[in-house]
Amino acid sequence: MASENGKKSNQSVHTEKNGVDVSVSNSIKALRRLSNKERFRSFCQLFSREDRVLITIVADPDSMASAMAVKRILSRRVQEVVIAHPNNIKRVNNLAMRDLLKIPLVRLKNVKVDEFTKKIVVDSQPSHHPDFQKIEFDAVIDHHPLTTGWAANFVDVRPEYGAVSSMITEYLKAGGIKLSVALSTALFYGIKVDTQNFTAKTTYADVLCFQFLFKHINHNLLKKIETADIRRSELKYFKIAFDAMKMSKNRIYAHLGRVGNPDILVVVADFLTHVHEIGWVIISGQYGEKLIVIFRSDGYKKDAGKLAQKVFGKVGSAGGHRQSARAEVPFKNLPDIDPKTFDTKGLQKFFKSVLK
Ligand SMILES: [Mn+2]
Repeated sequence: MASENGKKSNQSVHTEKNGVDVSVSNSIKALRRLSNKERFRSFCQLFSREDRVLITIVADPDSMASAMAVKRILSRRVQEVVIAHPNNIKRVNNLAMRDLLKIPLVRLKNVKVDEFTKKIVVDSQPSHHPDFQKIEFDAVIDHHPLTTGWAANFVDVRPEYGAVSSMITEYLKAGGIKLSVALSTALFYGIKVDTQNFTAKTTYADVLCFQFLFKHINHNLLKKIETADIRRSELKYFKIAFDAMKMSKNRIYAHLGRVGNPDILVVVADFLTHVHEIGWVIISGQYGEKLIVIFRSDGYKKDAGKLAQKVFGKVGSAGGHRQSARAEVPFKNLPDIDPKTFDTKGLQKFFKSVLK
């Protein structure tokens, strides 16, 4: 991904070999040459007092934190800043983050885009979401691989960064902007989530920002956001799991029936991995017209991803890593199974021939 950045552009045509708009490519290159302070200034120069600014995001921790920070940067420079997202926020941790850190979000369908004089997208590019494709953006700040088919005045795309939260932290530092506890905690969490606690793509800049933010965060708030992954209405699934659960050898199986959100299957599966002497946890549920199966293993001489593939690879999508995997199978691909009567015994049957 990062390799694109070093390429020389052919300025005689409007698009480069990789299809990237030359103006976008030049804009990125120009910004890369700037110091953090200069980049901050050039961003602020896009705006005037009368502006009403719309920040659009596909809401997740990194994008929410980044949008909150951009709002902070612009709050005293323009008339109004609104953060809007097209997606329904389903993850409970993300709802907890929004509520506990008081991030003011509105649904994109409820705003009149034309009433805004400037539009910004952070942690995404205009091509990433159908609702963004209709918007003409003034600024794009992102860390995903550069895509084509759009242009903007200000383009700061740095795919080597683990999180946009880090990029925006640099803006805040460069601008000498004081960070509130809520904003610091949001950015800190954004970096943590997007770098998967620094086990995924990370640069030294992410580490520096993380260290900088650490001094300003509220650890209790962070802990609550990280632990809050269950809705009150979902507690019933634990009772269902305990009632439905079957153990054989070092394995736990449970089919939870119909679930309102497949994330609860993950929460239940993760909880059961805490049981001593349990090497495999296999939890399933029905979501829509699909059977969802969550696999957890201790990874010792076991490979959850391979098992998921072996059992469900031919009838649905299945895969993952040694310790965690997931399968999604349309019930129509399982003609012998009636979703209404499917239970933990039925789930166990799938594994009979494979796990001995
Ligand atoms: Mn991100």
